[in-house]
Amino acid sequence: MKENIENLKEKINLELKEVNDLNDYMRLKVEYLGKKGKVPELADFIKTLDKSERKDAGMLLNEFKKYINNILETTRERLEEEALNQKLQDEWIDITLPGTKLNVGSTHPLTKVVDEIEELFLSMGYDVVEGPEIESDLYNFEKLNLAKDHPARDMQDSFYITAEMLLRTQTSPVQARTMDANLEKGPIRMICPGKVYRKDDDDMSHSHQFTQIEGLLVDENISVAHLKGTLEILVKKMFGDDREIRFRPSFFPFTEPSLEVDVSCFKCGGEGCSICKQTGWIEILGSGMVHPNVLRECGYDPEIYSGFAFGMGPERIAMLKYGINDIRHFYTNNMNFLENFDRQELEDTNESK
Ligand code: 2NM
Repeated sequence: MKENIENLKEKINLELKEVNDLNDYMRLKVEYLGKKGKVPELADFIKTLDKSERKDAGMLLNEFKKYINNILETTRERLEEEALNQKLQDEWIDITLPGTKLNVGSTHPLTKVVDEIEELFLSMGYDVVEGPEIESDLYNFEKLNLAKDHPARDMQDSFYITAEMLLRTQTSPVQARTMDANLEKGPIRMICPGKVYRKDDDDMSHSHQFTQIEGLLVDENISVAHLKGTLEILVKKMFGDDREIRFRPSFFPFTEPSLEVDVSCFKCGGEGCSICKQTGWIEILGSGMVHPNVLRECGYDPEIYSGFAFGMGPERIAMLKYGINDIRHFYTNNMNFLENFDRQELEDTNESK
């Protein structure tokens, strides 16, 4: 028995040296400790021995069982360590290598200006309304008091698609639609941002497609004072709390009176500089009291209701605010320009801290 066990020890030692994976390991474990393995076999054998021999043989077998458990455990640890080392070697990375630069997007300067204006008017209870870019003659011109013979309706200036349909030349048709669709004919506070189209040759300051934000407020007893107060809030938000506004008489078909709005120069404060062309003032907005014909065309009684409206070009505002000298920069998606712009704004923010 003793000799037998010593032989088995030697055998399993040799066999375990050859074990290289968990399968081999399990096979050996079963071969020795499994139900029909060598250890139960020996236990059966002990049962056939003389009573006097059984005790010693049992102790030997117990000791053998412990021995096997021990070396199996050692082998298991060796396998796990080998597997870990292999994994570490396979998945080795050089943490000293420089990282790959990720391209992080940034908000387009035009979007920033539009967002800022939307946020301001939303805070004053206005709705932001969008409408179709392909418009009918009726809403783009007729309802806005531009008669059939009005020079602005010239085929030369607009992108006509059919005799009746064109790419909108302004966002005010959205306001005409909103007034028209408001069946209660009650008060309205809205701004409409969006793309507009004019048959212009593109250059530094012209683009055949650009952005407009127009605003409209309709209610009873609305006067130029409301217009002035509202636009003052707007220019202070966009150009700084110290800004003043001034009105100059102007003409738009859809407003009467019509008023051009200047803001005191945010660069020189009114002294005169290159930005304000030595005048101290910068032209920034068109505005006026909604023409009675427009109100009437859109179903509002001009005897009861009055309103003010205004329009501005976010491109021009962004160009002034951020010193951009060519309107075409907004549309060419030149990453260099957009990234530089982002950096410039960061610097501006830091300066103002
Ligand atoms: C401007 C200037 C003045 C304007 C008028 C209207 C409407 F539809 F309510 F009559 N919307 N926008 C308006 C008035 C736009 O842009 C320079």
